[in-house]
Amino acid sequence: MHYLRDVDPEIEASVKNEANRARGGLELIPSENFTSLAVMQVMGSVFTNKYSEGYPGKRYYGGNEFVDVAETLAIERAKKLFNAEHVNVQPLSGSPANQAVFFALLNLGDTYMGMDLACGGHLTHGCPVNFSGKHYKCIPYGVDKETELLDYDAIKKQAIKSKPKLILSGLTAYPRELDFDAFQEIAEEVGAYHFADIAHIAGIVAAGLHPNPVEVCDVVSTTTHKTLRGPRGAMIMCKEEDRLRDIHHPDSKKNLAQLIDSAVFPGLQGGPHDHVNAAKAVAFHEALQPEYKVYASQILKNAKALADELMSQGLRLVTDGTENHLMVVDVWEKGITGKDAQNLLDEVGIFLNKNTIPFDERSPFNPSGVRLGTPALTTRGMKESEMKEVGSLMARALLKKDDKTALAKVKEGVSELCSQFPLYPELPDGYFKQ
Ligand code: DSN
Repeated sequence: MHYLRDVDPEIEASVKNEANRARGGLELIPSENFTSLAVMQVMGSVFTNKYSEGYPGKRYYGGNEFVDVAETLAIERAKKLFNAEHVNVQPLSGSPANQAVFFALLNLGDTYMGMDLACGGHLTHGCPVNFSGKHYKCIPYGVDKETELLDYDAIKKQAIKSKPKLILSGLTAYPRELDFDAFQEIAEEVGAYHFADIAHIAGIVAAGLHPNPVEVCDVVSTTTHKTLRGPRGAMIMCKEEDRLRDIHHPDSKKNLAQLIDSAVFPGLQGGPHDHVNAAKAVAFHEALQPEYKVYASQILKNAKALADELMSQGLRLVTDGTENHLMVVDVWEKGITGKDAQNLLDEVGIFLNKNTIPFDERSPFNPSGVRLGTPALTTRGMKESEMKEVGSLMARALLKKDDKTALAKVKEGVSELCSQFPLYPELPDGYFKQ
């Protein structure tokens, strides 16, 4: 069965090269992971051919009886995983999911609060170049300059002053647990919706290893492909009822779940990606198994071990450590820019991304830090002792960046470690080689 090779050898070669790149390096980008082959199989299935605008049981096209089965399973499994009242699995990815929440709850120009990008927020949390910063008025909150931690008293004072209609809690580069109860208390005090974006931490939330905002907040969005280890996509979870309808939507006949569903379709999206939604169902099934909890717990143990090793090698970590799956290293403190660090580490097979640090004086294109995390390497089976090795290899590369012999040795060490933990060992060698 060489369908791709026969039709398009150039693309086949690029797939093999990518598989080989991923197998041969240490993937530390904290938003990346390796799905199961079952998840990938469904993504390449006949579901990719179908149109099914609408929701299970209420579609605009015929022939959706099997799509309905898959989407309903995804919804029911997500509800169980997160103890959610209502779930919409159709958002195509994290950014469209967040756009749908804004579209459902806010009017253009409304004021809301989200975490500053440099302090660990996301583009869609109010960045001026994004729809969330251009079409709505974001009053960003940051972290304390000294501790680099969120200061909930300061956020509360800011909320009382700016009277936001929505408060967004969530992170892409904040290495600490979020206190969703504190955010909710503030939101309730100022009559704002509380919207949590758990794209990064969904897997550890699902495993019960991080407080679950779904039980607390009005709305929660998440991607499905990060710690959750599913296909590339997203979903929105929310309460059925709109607790602020009298204040913010007095003329609406819709409850919160209906506001969210109609914002996703027909508000913003057309046909859902049924092949991806079916793959989400598979990933949620996997995440409901006891082994997944072991995996999520190992992500956290690995992150702590890696952070400890990096600090013991003399590198400064933002907030001096981590409580979740990620960490941010201040490489500029050692005189290396984030971009140079990313490029240098790429060369030796250590993959991570440049990132701003709180109060960064450098530009986001070449910031002071790098961000890394452990979900992908944990999927490969690595544990604390390997994390110590990874931390030591990374620190050696950074601290001996001008020593070609040392860098060659690091590269050898990376290859050696990777060969002990082959990615997708079930796949034949031909999948990786031209
Ligand atoms: N690109 C994702 C991340 O790396 O955190 C967020 O969208």
